[in-house]
This record gives sequence, C-alpha cells and structure tokens, in this order.
Amino acid sequence: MKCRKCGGGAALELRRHNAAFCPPHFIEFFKKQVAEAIHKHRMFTREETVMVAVSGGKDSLALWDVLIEDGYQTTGLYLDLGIFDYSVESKSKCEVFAASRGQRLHVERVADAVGAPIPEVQKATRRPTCSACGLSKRYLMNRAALEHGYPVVATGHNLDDEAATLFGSVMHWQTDALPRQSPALASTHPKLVRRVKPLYRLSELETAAYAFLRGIDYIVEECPFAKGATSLAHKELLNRLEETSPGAKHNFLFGFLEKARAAFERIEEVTLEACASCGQVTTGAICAFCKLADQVKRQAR
Ligand code: Q46
Ligand code: ZN
Ligand code: ZN
Repeated sequence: MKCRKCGGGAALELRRHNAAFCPPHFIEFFKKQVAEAIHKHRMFTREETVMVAVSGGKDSLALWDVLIEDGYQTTGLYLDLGIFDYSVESKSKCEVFAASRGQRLHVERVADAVGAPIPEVQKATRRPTCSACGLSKRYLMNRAALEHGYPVVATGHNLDDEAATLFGSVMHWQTDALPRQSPALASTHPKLVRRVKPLYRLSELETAAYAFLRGIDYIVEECPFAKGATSLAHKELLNRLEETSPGAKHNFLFGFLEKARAAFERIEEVTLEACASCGQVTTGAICAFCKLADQVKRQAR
C-alpha cells in the first residue's frame, strides 16, 4: 500500500475514497475535509469564536485540535453530566487538552441546571436516560453560547454518527427529525445559536486515526449508558454494509443531504416563542427542558 500523494508507505487505507495515505498526508486529507465542510455550509468565519462542545472523546477533541491548527478562534464547552467515573475522567481529558493548547474551557454541571445528575434523572422522570441527556445537552449548549456571546456551537459528530441517526429516523419515518438532520443548522431565532458539525465528512475510523497521529489523549471508554443503545445497533449494521460495499455510509448520508432532505422541509415554519419560565425558544408555552427540570425538582421534594 502506497500513499496516494507521495508514494511512501501508507499507514491508512480509505476504501471509500479508493486511496491510501502516509501519516502526514492523511492529516492533510483530514484537514481538507474539515475545511471543505466549513466552507460548503458556511459554518463560521475566522472573525467568529466557535464554541466547541467537547466530551473528552476522540471526535470532539480531534475537532477542537483541527480548528485550533487551522487558526480558528475557539473556546471549549464541557458539560458535566455527573455520570460516575466516566464524567470525572472525561472532564480531566478536556481540561488537560485545553491547558496544553492554551484554550479556554467553560464547564457546566448538568446537575445544577436540571436538579440532579443524569443517572438520577431517569428515576425521577421515567424518561429514557439518553433522551433526557440529549435534551439537556442541546439546551445547555445553546444557553452557554448565548450567555457568553458565541454565535455558533460545533459538535464532533462524524459520518458514522450522522448516517446512524439518519438510519434511525428513516426506520421510523420521523419526518419532523429529517429536515433537522444537517451538517449546519442556521439560527432561526435571536435566542438560538447556529449548530454545526464540521466532521460530518469523516468516518469514526478516520477521526480515531487523526487523534492517534496527533497524540491526543482522549477517553476510550464509552458512556456506560451507550451500551445497548439502538444507535449502536444501527452503526453495526451500517458497518457490515460498508464492509461489503465501501462508500455505502457516505452515499446514504450524502445522497439524503443532496437529494432528499429538502423534500422534508416543512412549508409552514413552526413559530418559536420564548419559554415563559427560562426565556429560551420553544414551540409551546414552557420549553421541554424546563418541564424536565421541574419534574426532577418535584420528585426531589
Ligand atoms: S452521554 Fe448521554 Fe450519550 Fe451517555 S447518557 Fe446517553 S446521550 S450515551 S452520547
Ligand atoms: Zn504521503
Ligand atoms: Zn424553558
């Protein structure tokens, strides 16, 4: 196997691109894919400061690293979910990374906002852990960016994540989720910041290779609640498909984005109101996050 660029020994074969790269040229390829994502979807400019949501895992830290390397202005956001040792260790990985790059890291404790750490939220609300966690993360990311005046939040979702989410939405024909599946969600309200996913063109294997080659120290263990999640089953299924036909994941996701997504956009835009309790956007009177936090607090009384 030879590097497509220099003919030297290749370290990584990318079957869906029918190419192989040596370490320096793989890093170059990786950076180009990120640059293309940012450019194509006008994710942010060099004048803006990007708030990078980091979990301590390979994807979000690789994303932060590549943005710093490319000269973007960034700041980190770590949401402490209060998930036992997993949260303790992942927070420390983020702090060490931020300090080594001279970057600012904002830390927010989910328990302070919701009233209990994530493992206890399920008991108080009987809502599946990951659903309460996902809702809280989206809400707190937006709130933190607004509070500190950052116009955009970037997350480390990669091609595998995006293809698996799309697969899940299609399996259940969640037609309201489909138009929201995008590498870049614009701000449609003054209280809503832009949300972008600059790694959507790169596979999980590629972000792992980048993190390894760049010497990033990340948390290898998954969140204990990830086990048995349907999204993991969908990922496995897509991986099996990818093995027999390289490029399957890419075609599935990119085909949707290019040819099908627009068909699901609702003609009638929903009207966003300010939540009567917290002032953030909602389609009802009280936002889903405030309802969740209220349930947790009532249970604790
Ligand atoms: S952190 Fe939260 Fe994930 Fe853990 S509880 Fe589920 S959603 S699995 S990305
Ligand atoms: Zn090379
Ligand atoms: Zn609210």
